[in-house]
Amino acid sequence: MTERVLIKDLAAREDGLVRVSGWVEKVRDQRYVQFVVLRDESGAVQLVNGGVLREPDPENPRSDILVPRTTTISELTHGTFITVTGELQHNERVKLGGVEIQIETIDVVAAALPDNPVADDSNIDVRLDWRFLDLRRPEQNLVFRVQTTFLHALRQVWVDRGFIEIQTPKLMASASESRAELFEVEYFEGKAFLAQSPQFFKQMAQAAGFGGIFEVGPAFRADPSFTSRHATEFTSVDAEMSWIDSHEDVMELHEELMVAGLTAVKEKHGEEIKKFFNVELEVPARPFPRIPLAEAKEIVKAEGYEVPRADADMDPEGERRISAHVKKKYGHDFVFLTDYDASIRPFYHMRHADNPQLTNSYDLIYNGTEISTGAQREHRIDVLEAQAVEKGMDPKELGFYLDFFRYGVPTHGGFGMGLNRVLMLMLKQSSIRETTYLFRGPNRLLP
Ligand code: AMO
Repeated sequence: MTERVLIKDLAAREDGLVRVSGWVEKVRDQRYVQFVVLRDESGAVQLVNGGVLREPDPENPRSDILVPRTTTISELTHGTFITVTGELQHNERVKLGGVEIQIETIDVVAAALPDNPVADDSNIDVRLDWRFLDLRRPEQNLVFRVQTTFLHALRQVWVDRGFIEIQTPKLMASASESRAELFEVEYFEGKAFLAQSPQFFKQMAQAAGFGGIFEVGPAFRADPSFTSRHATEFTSVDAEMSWIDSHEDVMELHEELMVAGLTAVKEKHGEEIKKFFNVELEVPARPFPRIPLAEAKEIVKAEGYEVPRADADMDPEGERRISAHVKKKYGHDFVFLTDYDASIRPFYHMRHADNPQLTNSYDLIYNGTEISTGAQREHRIDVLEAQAVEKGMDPKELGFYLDFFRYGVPTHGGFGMGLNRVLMLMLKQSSIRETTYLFRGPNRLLP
């Protein structure tokens, strides 16, 4: 049997017999000719039945008639999966890729029910209910091809730098970020918590002498909000590295990763991104602008917006405004906000040597929204312990973590980055629901 050809490879082939498989997207049933638009994971092609004369058969002088219509084609429902063999023909007049296939055989592999539950204009909840059908749309497929390319490029940077990939446990005995937003699960006779971040275990790798490490894995937050940027489970891209002088070293790694990721995505998918999302992808210049948080608040205030609480983090409107300011002033889509107040940072962030009010930390903002938090970590056990107590953490519960710092640990730092947010902001999507394979929120556990 002829080998299956991916639709994207048809144009480069010579005319002749081919076999393709895919979903029926459209059927146009005319009097003398039938058309099917067939889509596979790589593209779409037009199939044709009829409209051509057969080679006259000397045995049967009446055989040079039009190819007959078939009811098989008339009855093909949208979404039915078929395998087709036929003659590939290049034809400049065919808008869809300049080729078409004259059908010889059709094999219906799996028929689709005629009532398609999701349409192009269905709302996001209907689309998420039927996510497997929604994901068949080429722009949705593109999101995950972009994600693959992006992560591949990041991994390349880490591997080139000698970083080790780790997988940390998602079942934990304690909170990893804060007591708020913590999922508790039954665990035999006791209870466990779902990891909010690989934070403690990526730091453990520094005490273990791994040097640089990275992880791409799930993180869980019992966050009841219904915003466009929060999920109860998301993919966290984490890195941690030893022997740093300050969070500046972490920011440099972070920049290198973003530039590598965006360069690869632009090269491979730039045209499709333009076509499907009308986004001209920009590879950022290095260094990214850096603005201390307090100064950023002054800037947005001077431009007419006051962040509600003086001692708080930027709120979403503040993030949008500082991003707009940076875009206007420096033409940059990214900005590092640095030097966060210790009161709004976790206990493990190192504080400034000359001002314990401020931390060696940053948030990375991309196109108006936070995508990442990073910091130099406190590695001196006495200081770390004191900061934990100050933040109301229970040093006994944290005992296993504090032990990492009792047997010699290098200076270190790292960051955590929400992958779904990065994709949302890169492709200018309205919500992380669009850029998460299966979104999880307060009222969504299915499918
Ligand atoms: P933080 O809590 O800021 O830092 O999280 C890091 C990044 O993870 C993403 N993120 C989320 N994405 C979707 N839904 C959520 N509910 C959600 N919560 C967070 C964001 C955010 O910037 N341990 C530190 C990181 C570190 O210092 O290494 C941490 O978890 O993009």
